[in-house]
Amino acid sequence: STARRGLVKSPFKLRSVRAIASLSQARQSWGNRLVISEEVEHALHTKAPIIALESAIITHGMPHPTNLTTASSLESIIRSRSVTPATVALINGRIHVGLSGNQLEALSDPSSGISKGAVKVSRRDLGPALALGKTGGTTVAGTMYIASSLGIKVFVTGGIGGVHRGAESSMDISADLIELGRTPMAVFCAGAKSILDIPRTLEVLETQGVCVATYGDKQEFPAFYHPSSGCQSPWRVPDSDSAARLIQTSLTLPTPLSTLLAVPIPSEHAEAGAQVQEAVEQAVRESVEQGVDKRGKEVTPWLLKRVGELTQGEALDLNVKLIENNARIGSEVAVRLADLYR
Ligand code: PSU
Ligand code: MN
Repeated sequence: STARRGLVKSPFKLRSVRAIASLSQARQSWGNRLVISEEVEHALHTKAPIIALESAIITHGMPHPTNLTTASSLESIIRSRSVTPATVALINGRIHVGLSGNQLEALSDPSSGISKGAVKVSRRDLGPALALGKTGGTTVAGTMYIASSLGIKVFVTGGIGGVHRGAESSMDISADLIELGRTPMAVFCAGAKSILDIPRTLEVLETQGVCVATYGDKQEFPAFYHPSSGCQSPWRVPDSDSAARLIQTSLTLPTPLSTLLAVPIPSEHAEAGAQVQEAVEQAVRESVEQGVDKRGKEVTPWLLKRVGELTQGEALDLNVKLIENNARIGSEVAVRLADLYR
């Protein structure tokens, strides 16, 4: 038929017809468990660029009030580049995509009513947290699962979870890596913290079929606080145009594939970063001595807190700077990517 021929002639049209069908299907499945803000709804409707943001970093990754100032600053950086931020979180048993200022405030303040008992929500926690009416921060894995169901393609965070040191016996491998393998998105991060086993993290990403590309003029995979980890990324993209082309190509393959874009912390922070790395080593040693390394989902928050104590705020300061940098670069790429899809 003509209709069918029309579709065959225009693969992009076919893709957007599919996208609309799957978006309405996703909305139906979520039902009233999902609340989309007006701003995000508008961006979805007009196919404007959107960047998903996680909230476990707010509830479990950073102390108050830096968690709030950082979450707000990320949103303004993204908006100032004509991209819509979509912070994802659970509030009283509902998933919110796009939070109001008041919601961000409440979520970030541990003494506020809703934040008491806020849970860390990874993929496996979604069902129970919704069923039990919980409030919580979504991890990279949890956020990807939710954002991708709405067709959001770009996600900015600070660091992803990875293979923990000693995972050869504990088997503590973050669900973030597995989610990257099955939920197609572009995730911007500053690499992985050296609280993790970075070589094994890269091995698992390869096993999961995730393209890892360092952004900029070096191919080294960054170690969060420091631009170098001693490991190479398999790929490199020099600028936002090539990043957008890589992402778009991977997302439009017959089975869409994820890209992990590793953005090194700007080099002016390398010296401070090297000092923080030493504190990271100490925190990891302590976690093994105290048996914290065997406490599952508590491990990452414990290490983050300990590094914060040991560096008296320096680590936190770098954390804020690198995630803001990721938001700037992620926004540039999101704009180019949206152009490619138009
Ligand atoms: N790394 C950080 N800060 C964080 C996290 C990781 O530097 O806040 C959070 C992210 O939400 C990430 C999660 O998805 O920890 C991974 O936790 P786990 O290792 O338990 O999967
Ligand atoms: Mn874990």
